[in-house]
Amino acid sequence: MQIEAIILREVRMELRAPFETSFGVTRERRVPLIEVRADGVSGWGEITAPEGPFYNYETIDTAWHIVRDFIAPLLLGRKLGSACEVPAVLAAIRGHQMAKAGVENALWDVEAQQKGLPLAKLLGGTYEEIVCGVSLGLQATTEALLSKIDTELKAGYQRIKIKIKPGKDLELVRAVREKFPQVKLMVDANSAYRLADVEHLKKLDDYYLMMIEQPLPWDDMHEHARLQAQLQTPICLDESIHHARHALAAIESRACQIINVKLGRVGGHTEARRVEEVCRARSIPVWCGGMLESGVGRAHNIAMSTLAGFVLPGDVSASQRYWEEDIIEPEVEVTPAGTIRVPTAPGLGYAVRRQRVEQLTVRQETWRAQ
Ligand code: OSB
Ligand code: MG
Repeated sequence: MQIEAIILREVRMELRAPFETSFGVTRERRVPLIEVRADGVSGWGEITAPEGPFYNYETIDTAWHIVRDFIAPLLLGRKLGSACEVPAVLAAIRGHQMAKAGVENALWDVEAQQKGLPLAKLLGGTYEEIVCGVSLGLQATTEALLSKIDTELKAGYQRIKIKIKPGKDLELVRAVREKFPQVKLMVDANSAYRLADVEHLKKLDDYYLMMIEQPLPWDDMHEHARLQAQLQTPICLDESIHHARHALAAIESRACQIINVKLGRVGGHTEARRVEEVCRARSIPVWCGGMLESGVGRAHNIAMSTLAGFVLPGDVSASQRYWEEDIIEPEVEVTPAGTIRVPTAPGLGYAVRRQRVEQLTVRQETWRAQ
């Protein structure tokens, strides 16, 4: 494939409900969408960098800068045999995985369309349906949280993840367990605790949680290993894992027992497959995390979740949980059994609604091969 043009758009999409984590509240998403044209085919990717540098260091604007000044010049006009060659081309750029992932994933969409294959198949995925859970933000009251959980379970979702932070943890978990003793339940702290909180965190062991996600600092694996040695509840790493070597280090140092894979955080499908491979070879379960994606990012998440190592329900759920109207057709829907049927059409398997994208676009830049 010869890369002819890269188009970067920022679309604004209002969430149906604010999403609160230990690092802040998101009401509206500014979504950077990548369209790559190669051999006359358009492929789509989403840059999952958030509005501010609070989840990782990337933001929408750092990603814009990295795509414009470094990624586009390296890729434009270049001929690639496959999208899996992109990481090698971009290797000189340190970090900025989310910016790289948006562009690389768009090329995977191009390649899948050219080969007439659904993206999931091109990636080597095998599942025809993926299992889904939901991630619930911090709520104003415990009653509000319990009622949301009730709604999601009635919709079929197979596991519930709740956000916690100091002062909003044990009572929440206790209340959820009391009302829903059987539900597959996990908590995500988004790095809100310190190793000194170990005695407090040990109390979570009474509630048979599936896992606690990223309790300690985003860049500290050693302390997670120290914590895991004292906790019965499995630790799952999210923020700390940026590539397959991190996954290996985390497993070998026993910093976690489960890994959350996010395409943006690890730099795209090629590296996500490596993470999955490292984990599967060592019997470490993985699941697909979410970054409040639009339909484009969601479609990529669905394709990735079909790899064999994705054995736990992911944070990939229906478009309607996030948006009044998504930018893809059909929207992502979840079956009453809490699964998503993997599309079988070539490429992403969902069509990007260009008109809708245009209506929502607030800025756009195009770079062309000379
Ligand atoms: O830690 O998994 C996280 C959203 C934004 C940033 C970080 C996280 C999340 C979520 C939401 O948990 C997952 C989703 O529903 O997309
Ligand atoms: Mg997380």
